[in-house]
Amino acid sequence: MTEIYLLDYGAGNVRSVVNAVSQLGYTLKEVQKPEDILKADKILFPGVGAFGQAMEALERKGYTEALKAFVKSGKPFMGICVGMQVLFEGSDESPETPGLGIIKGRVQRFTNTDKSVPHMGWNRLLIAKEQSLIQHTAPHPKSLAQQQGIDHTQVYYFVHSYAVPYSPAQQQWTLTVTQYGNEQFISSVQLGNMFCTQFHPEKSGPAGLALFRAFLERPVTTLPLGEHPPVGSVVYRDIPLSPRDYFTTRVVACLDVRANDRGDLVVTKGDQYDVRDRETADGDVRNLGKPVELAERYYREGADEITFLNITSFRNIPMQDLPMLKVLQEASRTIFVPLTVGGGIRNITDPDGRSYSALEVAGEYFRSGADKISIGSDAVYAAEAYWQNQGRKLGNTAIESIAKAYGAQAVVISVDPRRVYVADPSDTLHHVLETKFPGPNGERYCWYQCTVKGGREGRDIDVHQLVTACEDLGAGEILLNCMDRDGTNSGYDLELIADVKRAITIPVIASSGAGRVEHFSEVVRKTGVEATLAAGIFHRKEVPISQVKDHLDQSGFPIRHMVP
Ligand code: 1PR
Repeated sequence: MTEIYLLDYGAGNVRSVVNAVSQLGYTLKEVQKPEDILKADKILFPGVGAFGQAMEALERKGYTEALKAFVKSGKPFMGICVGMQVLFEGSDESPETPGLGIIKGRVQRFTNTDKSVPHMGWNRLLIAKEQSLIQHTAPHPKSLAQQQGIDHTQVYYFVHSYAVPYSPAQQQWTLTVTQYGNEQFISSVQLGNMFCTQFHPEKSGPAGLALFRAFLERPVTTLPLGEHPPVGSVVYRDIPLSPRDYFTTRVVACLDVRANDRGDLVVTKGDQYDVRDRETADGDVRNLGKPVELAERYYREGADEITFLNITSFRNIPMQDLPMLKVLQEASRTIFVPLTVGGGIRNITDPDGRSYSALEVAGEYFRSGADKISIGSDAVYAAEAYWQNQGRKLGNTAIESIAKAYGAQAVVISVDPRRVYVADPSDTLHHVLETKFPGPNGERYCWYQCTVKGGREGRDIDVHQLVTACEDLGAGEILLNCMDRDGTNSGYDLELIADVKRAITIPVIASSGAGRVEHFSEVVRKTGVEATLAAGIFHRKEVPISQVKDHLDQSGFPIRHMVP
């Protein structure tokens, strides 16, 4: 019986990896002590979080030497993300901490002058090495990449700010290269039985599951790393920098979740945040389906990401009863694209007086299967405190603590702004835009006021202040709603979105107002957002996700096609 071990140092969501493997009919044992590493037949190492924390955790648990020995022994090893980065000599993310040093080279930060950082989304793999023809014995041998389950016509999910730049010095190790903006980096390494990916197969849908299948089904053989392939057995390809990358526009399905008056947890949808059905006598919360069922449907239909928002999170619920924990646990069993959860990510106190920090609440969600958490109200309070502190970091906000522990890419800020018209920019101290859509009294200017508690309370802070503060505090992405457009089907608020996009360099998800496929291409073309989100049109089956993607494709924007 092959013993396949999972190496987890407790830094984030490894549940998806475990779920992916169990969907394929395999079980993983967990490494508990260094000896487990040495006796394993295969090791799966899904690194999460920051480079330094990963290395420190390996050191603390006494795993470093055993891990090096295992990889060098040439038994099947699969590392993911930071699980690949630690094989290199070091990382600019944690300059003081050396890596395992098995592969020469250093992990470096992407530049954000031509693109958003983190690199968050789906991208292609360009094959950098092949078996040479002289080594082929079978009539149709699989390429090296195919042996690992890679399909170069597919795209895979990446989420990282640091990567190893591709250079011929690492040619021997580099299986695939990926281009993001004008940078090329190593997206997978392979030598003998060692195979690691910078992307996340467990979040790459059916295409990603194929990589696990290849790893799990591989016979247990040893191919020590020192024994290089014979000269001429491998050919290396030149990968010229292309004028454009194949980074796709993400299409995100959003599920607003709450209990209806009977206490059932339902997916609901508001009109400008009002989720009660005014046309029925009881005026109950609109019920558009069950959270996990609907999310599964969107996964099958090709959603690149799924976001769950607990929209009544301001109520006091005991930590262990948080309704979204169970939703995440179930959804992550069958859905293999990134899952975000929002609503109630803040310090909470249980009715019995026990307190949990926002970091602990987030940790509970990550362990339940979330890849990212989204912070709404608490981000507004943090930004207010940041500006009161003269635009300096505070060190104690939820954004900072969660980004430090789980990485910036795990922290999304959900913004709920509404338009406030002014006749003249001097009427307010806030960041003002000139608008093409004048206000009720002909006002030609407006600013966007941030709200908390699901739009119930307006605050004296504008969106510009909010997003710049949150970016500095360490957030990795902005989910930009708009209360005026929510549920209207009238298209995204392009003025708001373009203004936010110009202000920051982290990715932006455009949200609120999508009604037709043209709205999606319009917002990408006119604002350059990395992702588009919709809720109502998907829930009501007015526009299928596949139609949105076909339209984006025809409009010249790369998208992820579903594996047939
Ligand atoms: O403040 O950190 O507890 O988070 C609460 C979260 O719940 C926030 O992300 C907030 O946006 C969300 N929320 C609270 N109340 C509502 C509501 O609708 N009454 N939903 C709400 C926000 C907006 C989007 C929606 C898009 C697209 N819903 O999530 O999905 O507008 O809709 P459309 O395509 O149908 O136009 P915290």
